[in-house]
Amino acid sequence: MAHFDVFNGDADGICALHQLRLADPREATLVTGVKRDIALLERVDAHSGDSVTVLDVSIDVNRQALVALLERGVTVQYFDHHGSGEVPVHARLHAVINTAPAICTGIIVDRWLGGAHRIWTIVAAFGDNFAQAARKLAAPLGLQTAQLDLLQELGECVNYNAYVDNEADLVMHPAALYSILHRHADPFTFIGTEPVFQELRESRRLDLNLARRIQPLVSALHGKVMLLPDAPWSRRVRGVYGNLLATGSPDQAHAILVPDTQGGYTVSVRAPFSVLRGADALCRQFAGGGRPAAAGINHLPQDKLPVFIDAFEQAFRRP
Ligand SMILES: [Mn+2]
Repeated sequence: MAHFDVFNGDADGICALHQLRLADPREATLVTGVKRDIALLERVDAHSGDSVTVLDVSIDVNRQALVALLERGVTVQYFDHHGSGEVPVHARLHAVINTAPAICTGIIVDRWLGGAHRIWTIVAAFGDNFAQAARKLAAPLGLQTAQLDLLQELGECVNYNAYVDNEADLVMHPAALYSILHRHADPFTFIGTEPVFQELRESRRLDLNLARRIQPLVSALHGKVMLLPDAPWSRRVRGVYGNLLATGSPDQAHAILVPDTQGGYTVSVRAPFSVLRGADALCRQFAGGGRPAAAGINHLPQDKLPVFIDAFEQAFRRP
């Protein structure tokens, strides 16, 4: 009987699976991709009697493939924090879905495992930019400040790796990164011994330096719209840069645009930290989606840019 581990390629997806497989080791075919590759279940070639674990990609996007797998006789275990719509009811589906605003998939799995690999939950939460939740989870572990800072950097670096549009811009494929990371129950041995961590850290540092030189396209009281140039570094850095801006100006919303291959833009939106809502509703107006705190648009046509800027202002203007 074959098993498939299907997970988002960002820090939350990778660390959620890592925790689960430390506690419950299994041979598995890995199915993952860049952060925006979320329609992952349709790639799973599972048959009756096989099993699938899915982490950190929404049921809504994968509904058809999920129902098809269940009907084919496949058993599915599902952990996620994205808006799911209705969760299918099926004897072979075990789903743990929690869409509360400061819950990531790593935290859902942590609760499932009774905190068995808490230190990786902290990395997952930092990766999803839930620094407060991460610090709270870390409190009982008695870590030094420098160690906590390293865990934050690890989460941010793993997350940074996944934000590209296509696999050609990746520092390392998330499946390969997971496989290296999974050799380490202790994140500090990963940090200290695996060259990929230094590579990610350095690449992220250089990309952030480039991003910081770009002036905002729109800068208003309620938020900023940034347009990054058409370059691999822009595509790699936009997610972590968005998180950084959101953390630095907690009362402002942020949108980061990067030109796409179709003459339009991909867009990442971060709601103000102080309200943590509105990002998904804004993005849905442009065929995008996500969570209330963080959402995105895969393709915003160029001529829709002024409409988007208006909608951004409407969405986040203070009464
Ligand atoms: Mn997540």
